[in-house]
Amino acid sequence: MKPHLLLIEPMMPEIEAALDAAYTVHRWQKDTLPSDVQIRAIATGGGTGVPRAVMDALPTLEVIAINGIGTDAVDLIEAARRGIAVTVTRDVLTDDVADLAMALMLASLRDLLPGDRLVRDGLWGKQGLPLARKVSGSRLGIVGMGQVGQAIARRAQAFSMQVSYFSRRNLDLPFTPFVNNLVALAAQSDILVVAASGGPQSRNLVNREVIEALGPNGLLVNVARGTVVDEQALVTALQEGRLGRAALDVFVDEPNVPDALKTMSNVVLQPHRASATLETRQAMGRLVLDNLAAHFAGRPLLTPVAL
Ligand code: 8YV
Repeated sequence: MKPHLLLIEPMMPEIEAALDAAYTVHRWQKDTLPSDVQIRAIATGGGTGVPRAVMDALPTLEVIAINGIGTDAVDLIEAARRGIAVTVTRDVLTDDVADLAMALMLASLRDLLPGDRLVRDGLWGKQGLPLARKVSGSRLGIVGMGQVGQAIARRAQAFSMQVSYFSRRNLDLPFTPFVNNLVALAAQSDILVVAASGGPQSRNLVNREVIEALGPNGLLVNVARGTVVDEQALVTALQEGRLGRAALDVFVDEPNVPDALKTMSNVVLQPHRASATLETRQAMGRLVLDNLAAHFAGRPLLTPVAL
């Protein structure tokens, strides 16, 4: 008898095929849950997580395998209380998220999208573009210095950027000063990139004061979670010219993006796809499968969340 698994967020076809081979997979339809089956496992995405009502409705749940690194959309305290194991896809997506952070910095400051549009519209030679801004040598502030933050710092150093960071604690990193105050970090940065985990501890960490300290020439990049930034304060600061630019992969209420952001030419938008490369999604999917297999074979989990 194959264990019953609830798939909350779709995965790559080859990974879903492997899930189908090993489990009886129930694909989640919003507001409905399979009845009369004992769901023992959930596979879900980092941004989507597990709605609390879903967890509550599944008394036989044993394991939640997150196809991502973020745990903010899963109630870890309740999972621990019920002895439900939770796994993430640690390590394998770090490079991609850091790559997208660099891509967003470059796309925004070098005005890649307006340049592309001008060429496609047949306006090259007919219409000019304002000069872009220099990326190399700029001052980069990183908010959250976990694996992703550190991978961004390594890339930024190759761009001769002066990197500083704000984090829960000073990590004593070589050539990378820790700044104990986020407003001060923003004030001394040309670019502020958000790489901190989501959750109540970081909600609206990048608030109006931080955004204003970054200022009219500053760029805010977010590849972490929308909740880390006060989105309304961000929109208002951009509208009023108190912040120069924003490049965002994540939003508070995905997939809903504030309409105001869609009309601004100083904003670059992406649909939460920092880990969405073929190679990385294969590696993430494989880790989800391997964690689930380990659980059902009674072996140690590969990448458990410490509860
Ligand atoms: C994924 C993420 O897009 O790692 C995370 O927490 O949010 C992203 O890597 C997501 O997990 C897939 O839904």
